[in-house]
Amino acid sequence: LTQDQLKREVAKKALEYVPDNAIIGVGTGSTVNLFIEELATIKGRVKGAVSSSNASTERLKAHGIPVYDLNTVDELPVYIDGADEINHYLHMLKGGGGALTREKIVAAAADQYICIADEKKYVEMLGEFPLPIEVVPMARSFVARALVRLGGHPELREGFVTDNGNIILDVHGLKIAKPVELEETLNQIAGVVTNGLFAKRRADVLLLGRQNGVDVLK
Ligand code: DER
Repeated sequence: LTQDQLKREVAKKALEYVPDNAIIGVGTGSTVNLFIEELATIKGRVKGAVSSSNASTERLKAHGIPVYDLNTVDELPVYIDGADEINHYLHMLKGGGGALTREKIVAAAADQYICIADEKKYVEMLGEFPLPIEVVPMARSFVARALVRLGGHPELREGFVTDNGNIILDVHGLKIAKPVELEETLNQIAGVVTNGLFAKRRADVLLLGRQNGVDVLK
């Protein structure tokens, strides 16, 4: 199976975690795009979605799925999203798509985070993929210096502005043996809006696309 076929398999499997007539949280990325397509096949029993990015909002609307403002919803039963990396404790490294701030907000508002990923994303240790960090533009250099002191090699994501008007630093060379600790450390740096470690609030279920089928890991 190609990587795309693996993504399609987990996108289909995720439908089993969509409660009837609920408003669900929806993430961002190519795997989620396939999930939105699959969701449209059961739109009759989906009340709507809270989106984590302008990109996903457009796709949801294009597939006839009502999009709700998070402020009008008190809680979400599930949040369906991908990850760039996920370890064996279900800690995730996210932000490859640049939507990490709203992803982290909607994930926090959901009871269950269902991660949909192909097997390439499943790693022993997070950090091979450069860690995205959303930063207020005027703090770029200050935050970059702090990241160098932590042993990282930050690179500006050229020409990219987030939905919130901020920039992203992609941090190479971090060996993330303690994701929760590093997430808390990064949260303390003034100017950091969101870092791509989803470890304090990790996935509750991982649907992992493998050649011999979808593994359900908790
Ligand atoms: O940006 C994100 O966090 C996305 O979830 C991303 O990590 C997954 O994108 P993909 O499904 O295109 O690999």
